[in-house]
Amino acid sequence: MKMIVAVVRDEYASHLTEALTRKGFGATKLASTGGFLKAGNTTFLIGVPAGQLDDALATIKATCPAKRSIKGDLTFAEGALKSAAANPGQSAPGAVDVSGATVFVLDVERMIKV
Ligand code: 2BA
Repeated sequence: MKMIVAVVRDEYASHLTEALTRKGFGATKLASTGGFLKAGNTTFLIGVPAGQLDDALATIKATCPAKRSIKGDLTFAEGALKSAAANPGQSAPGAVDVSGATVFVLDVERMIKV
């Protein structure tokens, strides 16, 4: 069994919930906040049989496309953004590329329901 921990942009959370439910996956949603942008996101805990991991990951990929995020007040992250601006090909100041989902996959020793 595997545990998927997926930090998802808030705007995709309900679509992902629907897609997972349609496919019979169980999920728990937690309200979370990104450490850098300090904006709300949603963290999904999805326990899946190992054989269904790829299907669950494909579902996340299909429903959570990456996007550029423009944020007015990035002064708290000024240093990091200046360094990005100094490197061609990276984001301009005031904008960062935010993944649709940041996904971690963990091994689960046991799942028990009582
Ligand atoms: P945030 O921490 O708010 O980060 C939003 C976006 O800001 C990141 O997008 C990245 O493009 C940029 N960013 C983050 N830290 C940065 C830094 N120190 N310098 C320059 N730019 C930085 P993503 O990487 O797609 O991350 C989206 C969200 O996923 C994050 O929101 C955070 O909530 C979560 N996340 C990302 N990496 C993580 C990790 N290693 N562990 C736990 N959560 C993570």
